[in-house]
Amino acid sequence: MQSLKVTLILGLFFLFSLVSLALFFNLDGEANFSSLATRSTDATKKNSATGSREFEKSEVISKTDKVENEPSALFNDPAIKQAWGLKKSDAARAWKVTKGSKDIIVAVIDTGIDIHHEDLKDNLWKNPGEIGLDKNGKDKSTNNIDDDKNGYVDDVYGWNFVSNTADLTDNHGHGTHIAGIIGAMAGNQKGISGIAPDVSLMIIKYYDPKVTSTDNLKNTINSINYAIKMGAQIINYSGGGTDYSQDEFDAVKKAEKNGILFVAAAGNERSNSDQFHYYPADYKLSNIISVTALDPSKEVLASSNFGIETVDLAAPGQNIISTLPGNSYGFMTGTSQATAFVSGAAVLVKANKTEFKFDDIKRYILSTGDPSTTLAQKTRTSRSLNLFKSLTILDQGMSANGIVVSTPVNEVFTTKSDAKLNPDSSTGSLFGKSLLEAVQKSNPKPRLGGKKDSQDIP
Ligand SMILES: [Ca+2]
Ligand SMILES: [Ca+2]
Ligand SMILES: [Ca+2]
Repeated sequence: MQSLKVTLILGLFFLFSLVSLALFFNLDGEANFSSLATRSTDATKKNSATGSREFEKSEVISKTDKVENEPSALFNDPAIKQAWGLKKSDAARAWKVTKGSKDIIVAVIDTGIDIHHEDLKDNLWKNPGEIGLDKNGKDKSTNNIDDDKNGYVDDVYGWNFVSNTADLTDNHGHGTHIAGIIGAMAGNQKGISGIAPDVSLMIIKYYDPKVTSTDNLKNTINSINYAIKMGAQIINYSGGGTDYSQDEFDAVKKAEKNGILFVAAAGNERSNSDQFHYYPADYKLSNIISVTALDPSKEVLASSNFGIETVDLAAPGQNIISTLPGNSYGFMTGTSQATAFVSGAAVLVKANKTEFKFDDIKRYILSTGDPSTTLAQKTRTSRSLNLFKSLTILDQGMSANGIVVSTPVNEVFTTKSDAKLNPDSSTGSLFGKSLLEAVQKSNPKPRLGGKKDSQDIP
């Protein structure tokens, strides 16, 4: 009886131990496995950040890995360290893939440029028909003859549609600033580096704060047509207005037909562009990328327009350092600056995949951005620009013949819904307003070549 009791107790104890042991191994083993899996995934991500789409993870990486991610480690340009936007958009790693190409022409339709700027002069496009010597041995660039018969006399670097001359003097600073963000020269121990330090910048002036009696909308349309005529592949347009213009729409559509990507500022009206349209950013055309601006914490600026149907992407736009007239540098804020980031990105993508058409470039830039829940309320893609991913994810998804073989980034967005275009309200747009608002008001104050800009709008 006693031995039966002992056997029973021992048996129960044995059974209990077995169950406990089994439970222990099972649960603990499972827990260990999952935590290991998590760690190895993290480790993999840290070692090869290429495939990671976890934006928070890549943020951490960019703060810890100086060699890989510090833009100033790659180039000796002293002010790069102040260019937070380059760091946040992963420029340093992108530059290891490509720095752009002089074969790619970006038309910067803006307030002109300082053509002599130390950090820009070698990256300016030159009209091949207006350089060299004419049959009389005179310099075509200054012979007062329209040598290439394009309708513009001595248009070497572009054209000024305000004064209808070849004089591109930037009386504001905005155009020089935008040009620098896209394509300032890198590695010259001066200033900054553009997103695409190898590029050709075609300069077209549509706005001048000193000239009030000019039609900025008409100048814009003429500028777009010039960019098309002279072979730009990308147009950067950082202006805009709230009035629809059929002529402007037609010009951007013509650019679309010619395979030109049109990168446009979402505007600084503090408004929802889905309700209050802003043009040309909101035209329903496949070649337009509409860009809004981010602060360093990757939040959309309060001043920036937004819209889950009309605004495509967000990019750095607050306190952006870039070139200003007179070999100077300074900070500006606005969707204009963010737009320039995306134009620079387009150059890099195009340089990396020369066979790409504008729609390929657009698709890759939009789909490879860093996702964010806050951007879901503000943009169509819920994403912010990531230069590196737009180049590397692209590589991974391509077969040898250039066909997209995987579809991680295709068709993830709905098309812009029927934007309430109003062709009847095509009165003169307030072009230039947003551009002036784009000037940073508070610290750090931009230096506009020593000039006080009385037209700043709060
Ligand atoms: Ca000419
Ligand atoms: Ca000439
Ligand atoms: Ca430089």
